[in-house]
Amino acid sequence: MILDTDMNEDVDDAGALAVLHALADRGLAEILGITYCTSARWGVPAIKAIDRWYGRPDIPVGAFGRPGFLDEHADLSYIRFLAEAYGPGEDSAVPGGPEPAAAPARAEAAPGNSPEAAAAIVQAATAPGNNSEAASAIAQAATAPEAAPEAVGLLRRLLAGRGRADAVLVGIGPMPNLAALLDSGPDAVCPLPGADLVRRSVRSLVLMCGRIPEGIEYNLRQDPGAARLVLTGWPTPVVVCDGELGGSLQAGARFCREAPRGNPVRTAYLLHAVGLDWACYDQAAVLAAVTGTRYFRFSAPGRLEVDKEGSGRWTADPSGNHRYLEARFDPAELSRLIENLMLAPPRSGPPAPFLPESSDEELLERRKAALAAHFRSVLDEGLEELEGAE
Ligand SMILES: [Ca+2]
Repeated sequence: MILDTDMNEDVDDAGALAVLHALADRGLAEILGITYCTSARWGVPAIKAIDRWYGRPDIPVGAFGRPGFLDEHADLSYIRFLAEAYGPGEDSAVPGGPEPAAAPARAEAAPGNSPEAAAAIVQAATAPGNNSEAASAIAQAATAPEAAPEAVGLLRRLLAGRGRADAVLVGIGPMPNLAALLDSGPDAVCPLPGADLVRRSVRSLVLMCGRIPEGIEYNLRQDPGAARLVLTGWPTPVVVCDGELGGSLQAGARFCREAPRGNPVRTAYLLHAVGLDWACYDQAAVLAAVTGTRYFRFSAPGRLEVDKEGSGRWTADPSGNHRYLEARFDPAELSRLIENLMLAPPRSGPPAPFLPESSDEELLERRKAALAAHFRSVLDEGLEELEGAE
């Protein structure tokens, strides 16, 4: 399995990664690698925190290759607090080296914890060009210890190592990485162009996207060009897990009550969904990618077509290479299954020590303060504009 995720604006990506690890713990999947498909600097360290929790710190994680894609509000997202709370460095700690959590601790200690300080963090973190100590400490904490490989290069490397078409790709975000993979040319790693490499090494692509039979959906809308390229050009079977299906499944409340403190996925759900149930779009796609028809039915073949605005439309077509998923079970039962998988403790046992430096309450307060500072500044800007207009 290779997972391409946009973990940032919604929390189901964190839940989906938990489900993938739980299925791998049951011997049902091998996680070859993970690629990240937004420019948010906190995405890769947040993914790595979850991988470490599940005892798989060595899974390669590829970073998005260009700036400015869907990172506008990343400093307010749970991924930033996850990256900061769980630190980047436990696994790279060397005997006699610096304390693993030193960098994030410094980043937080400097600005403190008041709303003004939270605003300073946001300001520092949103101005990558500025040289303030806080900004560089935050950036360092989030990107250390070593720079992540670039996503498309990592995808090519992972696929080039396959002897046959047995890899399953799961896309649970917008599709710029998958489009770039298809579009990629021969390189030092593999003489095949992207589409041929995919045909040779990939069994199927499972995508969380679209609405059946038609409609606008987030992952299509954020990069319609990439989605069109992938949906028209992907040379293997494509399975579509649409927004209606994922939206009918809910998990998170019981998970937050029963998962242990220190589980970064629980921290993610607390911060993003404040302990409430949340839609399981991405978990559904991962579950289907690993278990096939056990919990889902595949539709007759057809094609999901995407227009320039990111609206999709399903057309039945016996020669199409797309199928969409339908649940074989009651949504409440599938939701329970997904939440049970999210709750399954790591087979390796939780790594110790793994508790975040801050309590749940402190993390929640810090995120609330950052959100409040953001909305205050939006409001102030609006007021200034109004005054200027008078
Ligand atoms: Ca997603």
